[in-house]
Amino acid sequence: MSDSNPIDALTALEAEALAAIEAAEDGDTLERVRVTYLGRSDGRISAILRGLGQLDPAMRPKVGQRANQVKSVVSTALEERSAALAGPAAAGGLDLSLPSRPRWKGGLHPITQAVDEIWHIFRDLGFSRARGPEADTEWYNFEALNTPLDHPAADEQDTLYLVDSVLLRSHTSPVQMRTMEQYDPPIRIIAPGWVYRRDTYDATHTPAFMQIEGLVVDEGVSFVDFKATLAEFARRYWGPDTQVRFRPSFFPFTEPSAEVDVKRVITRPDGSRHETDWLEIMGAGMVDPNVIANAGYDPERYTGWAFGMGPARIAMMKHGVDDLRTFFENDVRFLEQFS
Ligand code: 2NL
Repeated sequence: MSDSNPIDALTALEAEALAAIEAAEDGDTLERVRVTYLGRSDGRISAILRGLGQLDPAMRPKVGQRANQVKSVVSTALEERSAALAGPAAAGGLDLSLPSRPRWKGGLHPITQAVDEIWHIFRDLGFSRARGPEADTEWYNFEALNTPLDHPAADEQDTLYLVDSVLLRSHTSPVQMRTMEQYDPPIRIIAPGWVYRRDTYDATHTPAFMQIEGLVVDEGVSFVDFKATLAEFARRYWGPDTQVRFRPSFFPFTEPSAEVDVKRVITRPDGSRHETDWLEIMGAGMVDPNVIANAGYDPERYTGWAFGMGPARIAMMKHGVDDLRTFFENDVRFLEQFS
């Protein structure tokens, strides 16, 4: 400090400290600047405050006041520079303290979710999962299933043929036929998989779609087992208040045949409840004795029941989707709603 004018000396010290603070580019340099000026033992501003006692008593209050002011200005500048070095400027304009945008990690497709839920319910009821080829013969896809080749379903208008008598399966029933050939009863299987039909792509059809079929064959299997098991499935899937209805129908491979409808009870967010209309969920029936015989089983000894359903349709019902195509266009904004 200049002996002649300690006030001027403080002002010079203040300017010097502020310049050093501004020039500091990192925390370590800034800390050295702090120690140089404000360090407790030999900081240059601290030294002036400590040396006030040696001054002419007339000057002490003014110099003391100015020294405290410089200390405070320098402290504030140090804090501000420290915050600036830790903040956005330090990361090249990026604020690393901002939380990141949530990232979608992906999820199971809504149709896959429906297949899994449906199959898991049947698994809990004692069924196994069966698989088979997607390309199969006319025998396994049609004839073994009591469907003559002159039936409209076997027509080239409806079925995708690969080569003579080899086609893309139009339902998963060939999987059940092959399983029956390989195993003796009791049979309790679920066969989910892709199936192919010559359909035009629209709001309710795609030429490739998922199907889930189920098959039970054993001694003494009755229409009561059929109705009770499918009603139990419907209540596990849609809730215990679900009503189930069996409507007479026709399939070449079952006799009698039925379409199964459910009437669901929906609880709205406000707690109020309302019933839906009857909605068809599957086709089903008692396995035709001809099919039992084609599997190599004795139709006098064994009876069975079977069903087929479309998980995409079930997923549309469940989520209120009105156009099947949205499931296949893979728009992430649509798909991410299901995970
Ligand atoms: C429907 C109808 C159905 C079957 C599939 C079946 C399989 C064997 C024997 C007898 Cl191995 N039946 N499957 C039975 C009735 C209906 O599907 O509307 N599917 C979407």
